Amino acid sequence: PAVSLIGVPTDVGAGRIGARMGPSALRVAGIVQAMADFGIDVRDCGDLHGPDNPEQPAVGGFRHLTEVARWNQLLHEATLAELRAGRLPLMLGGDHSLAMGSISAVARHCRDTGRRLRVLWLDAHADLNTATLTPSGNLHGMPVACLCGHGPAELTGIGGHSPALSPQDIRQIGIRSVDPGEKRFVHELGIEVFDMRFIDENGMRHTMAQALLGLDERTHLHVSLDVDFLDPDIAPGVGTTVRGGPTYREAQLCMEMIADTGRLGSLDVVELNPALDVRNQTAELAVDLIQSLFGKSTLMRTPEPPRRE
Ligand code: DIR
Ligand code: MN
Ligand code: MN
Ligand code: MN
Repeated sequence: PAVSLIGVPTDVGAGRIGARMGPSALRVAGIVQAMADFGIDVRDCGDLHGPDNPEQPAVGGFRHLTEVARWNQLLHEATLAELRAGRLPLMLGGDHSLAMGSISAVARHCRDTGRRLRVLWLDAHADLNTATLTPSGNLHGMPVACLCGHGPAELTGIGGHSPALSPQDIRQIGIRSVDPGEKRFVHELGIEVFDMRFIDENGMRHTMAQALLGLDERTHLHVSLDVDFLDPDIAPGVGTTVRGGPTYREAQLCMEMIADTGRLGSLDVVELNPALDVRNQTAELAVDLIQSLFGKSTLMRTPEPPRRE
């Protein structure tokens, strides 16, 4: 597919600043060339321009609600435009609150074109907080709740259809940090969660086979990759590391199994914080994994049958 990179240089939804530099770090790590190298038609649309981070405390349970809403309106329009042009939007984050804008656009496009949506949420966190459940007020901990219709109208109504998503459309993978109130809400909404305990007991192969069950040729697969999904030993450049995440091999297999479905339609790469990184290694790792997600493999996966002379 033709891929469009959309830079979303903001950290208004995060608890610490720095993710605004994520798009630059991914470009420095060579994301454009890495995709072009194996034949992908890739276009860098550049960065969106939204409000600065005012670094204010929470008001009514939310930090920077106005700014997060503005960034997401801009991203919703940008994502929708690429989808309507038949291109695959790849969001270079930026903090995870941007998934409200991207996924609401993907959901809208699926409704418009009669496709089914499946969202894979790769994250250490469930991102299902609300104004009353949140311990921080940071909106990057709330995109799943807002997309499911639980949140302020400025966020749940982006794209004019609330809820954008049904909990049944989502599979969460790699989860290992859920706040106390958020935990109850995960169960209440019935979201299918493959937490680290599940991955430990069943392996990444079985986990992904389960998470990808039921896809068909009408499915649009959206992957929302929070870089803190990865173990902090290999991915230190994020603001909210949680020990005990997927290893390099597990992460590669996860990406390769998604690629094998052939259904990838859009992607968020979020929460990369270059100020916390070590010589850009987390950005380079993200680029490496993105290559696998777009089908890079060691050998040809479907070799021609041997020919007789
Ligand atoms: C935490 C952190 N659950 C919060 N969330 C993060 O503030 O809501 N999500 N870091 O990626
Ligand atoms: Mn600019
Ligand atoms: Mn996270
Ligand atoms: Mn997240």
